Amino acid sequence: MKAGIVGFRGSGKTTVFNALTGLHAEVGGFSAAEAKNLGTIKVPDERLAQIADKVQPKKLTYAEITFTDLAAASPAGGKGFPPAMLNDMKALEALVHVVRGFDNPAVPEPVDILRDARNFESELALSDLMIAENRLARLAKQGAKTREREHMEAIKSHLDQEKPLRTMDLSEEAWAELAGFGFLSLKPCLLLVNVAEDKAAAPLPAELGTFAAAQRLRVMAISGQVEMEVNDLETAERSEYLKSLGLDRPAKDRFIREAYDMLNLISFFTFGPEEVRAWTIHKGTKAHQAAGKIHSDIERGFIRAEVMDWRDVVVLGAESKMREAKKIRLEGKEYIPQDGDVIHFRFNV
Ligand SMILES: Nc1nc2c(ncn2[C@@H]2O[C@H](COP(=O)(O)OP(=O)(O)OP(=O)(O)O)[C@@H](O)[C@H]2O)c(=O)[nH]1
Ligand SMILES: [Mg+2]
Repeated sequence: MKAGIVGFRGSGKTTVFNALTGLHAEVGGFSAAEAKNLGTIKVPDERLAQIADKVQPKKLTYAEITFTDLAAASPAGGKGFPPAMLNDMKALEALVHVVRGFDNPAVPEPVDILRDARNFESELALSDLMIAENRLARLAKQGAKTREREHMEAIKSHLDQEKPLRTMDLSEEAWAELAGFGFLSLKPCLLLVNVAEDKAAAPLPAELGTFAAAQRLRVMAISGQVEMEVNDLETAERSEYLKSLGLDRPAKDRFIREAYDMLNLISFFTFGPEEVRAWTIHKGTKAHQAAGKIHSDIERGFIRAEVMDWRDVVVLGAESKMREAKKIRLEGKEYIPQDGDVIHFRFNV
């Protein structure tokens, strides 16, 4: 489960990466082509915090996501992305496109959020178009009359209309068959507009919203610089600083939740006196597979899932109290856990 921080040179990717991970990777001075930062971050979760408050476990474990800060793409209006960057992006499950919304003396072009967002989207689509065309040429040579060829034709004509594959209707099954091509404009993508400190609380331009909706992009504004600095402040100084910029809290937590959702991930919780913990699964995962996240033995010997509402756990605490109050529901292996379910797996090996 990897999300990548991508974007044009000097847009503040590494600054955003530092803000998210609390690491101190070097910023400024354009990154070398092979430079890559990798960091894991905890996914904040108010529900989990409340359960832990009630249960007072020895250990509290949050869900995590891994972010990669990729090397820079050529500046806005450049001539295609370097092949290494395209390859790196193919390996990602979701893209966070950092768009520059502040004046960077090292970048000659003036700030233009919509231009950069458009140019980046065009590059993704162009790379996909080349893949589709090459593949079609090969299939034509072989005289193939396959379903893959039909799909590729459809993909090509969609891209020819300058639309990203995100907006194309094809069955999930078909996309799964085509997964090996690593289409970039198909990946879920969040436009993260990196704004100047004094614009941190200002609304984004309306045209950007229209563009994002048409391209099926999520949008969010953040001031990478502010968020990075906030990390290094004492708690007491934090709110003062944020208030002086017109913000009530860091955008970081909201961003992480957004990214988690974009990766199509949900959490279920387990609890006890030893540990309160969040586990990450893809939406739609069945109960016995979810159990396998904890231990393969639990998946193998799965008997049933005892499912609880986290709000009840926050009130009642101990599992015995939950049982007394009849707040435990029994589910079988085909059950699809929902975000925020508290689960106790019964198993036998
Ligand atoms: N004023 C302001 N400056 C920022 C902000 N974010 C980043 N910068 C500055 O912009 C410059 C580039 O930031 P980086 O985070 O290195 O940008 P990058 O996208 O990783 O750069 P490359 O990897 O070289 O493409 C640095 O001098 C940062 O201090 C911001 O939100 N506000
Ligand atoms: Mg960088």
